[in-house]
Amino acid sequence: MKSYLQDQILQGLLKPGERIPTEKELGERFKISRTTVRQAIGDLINEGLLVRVHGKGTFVAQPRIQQHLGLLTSFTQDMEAHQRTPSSQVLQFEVLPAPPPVARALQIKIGTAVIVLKRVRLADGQPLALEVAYLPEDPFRPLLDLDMSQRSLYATLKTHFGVEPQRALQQMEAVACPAEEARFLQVNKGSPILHIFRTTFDQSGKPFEFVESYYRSDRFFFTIEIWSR
Ligand code: 16G
Repeated sequence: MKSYLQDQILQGLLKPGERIPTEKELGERFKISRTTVRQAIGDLINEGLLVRVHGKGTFVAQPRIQQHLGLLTSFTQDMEAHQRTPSSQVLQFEVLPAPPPVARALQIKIGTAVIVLKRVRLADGQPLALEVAYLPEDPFRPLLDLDMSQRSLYATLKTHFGVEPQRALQQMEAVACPAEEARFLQVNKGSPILHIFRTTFDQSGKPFEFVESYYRSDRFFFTIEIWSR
């Protein structure tokens, strides 16, 4: 039964968002116990092929976005590589004094003016990530006149300021999704989520952004190539 469902999903016969038969129906169809059915479904959930929605049933999962960690890309580039249409919901876009961790990352004094850009990042209208980017107000203040809901930050920095990401330092940890972030990302509070910090440096080696993000772990899959010493 497990390989039957796997094949149906991988061959596209069961489509993303489609509900699979109930445990009872599967048990009867394959003449196996409910325990065996439950175990198989649990395995497929862990493999990311199925998702369980409380009170509604078990559904075929949306295929995840593959992200290569060795490549410095923007959210827009990642979505376009997967033929998804990116957009953003701007939640906050203002100038504030830099708190200590932001100042440290951007190599500026605590309290220096920084632009705070908080966005829900969507693909085909579905929320995938929540990002809070901090950039020094000087020289990026003109950004505040732009509508950031339909444009790429990296593309804008390149066209308007000639600033291009050359290298980034990224840290990731798994956390239980806090309540506010869960609401924006439309996931259950406490569900597993990736908490990511990125400091990005330009062509001259200067840090131009510090970003704290929450990435939906049910929508992303990360790949990195590693080498022996
Ligand atoms: C990615 C970066 C983020 C950057 C954004 C720019 C991670 C964890 N973060 O989401 O640091 O600000 O891309 O995206 O990958 P944009 O150019 O589409 O606005």
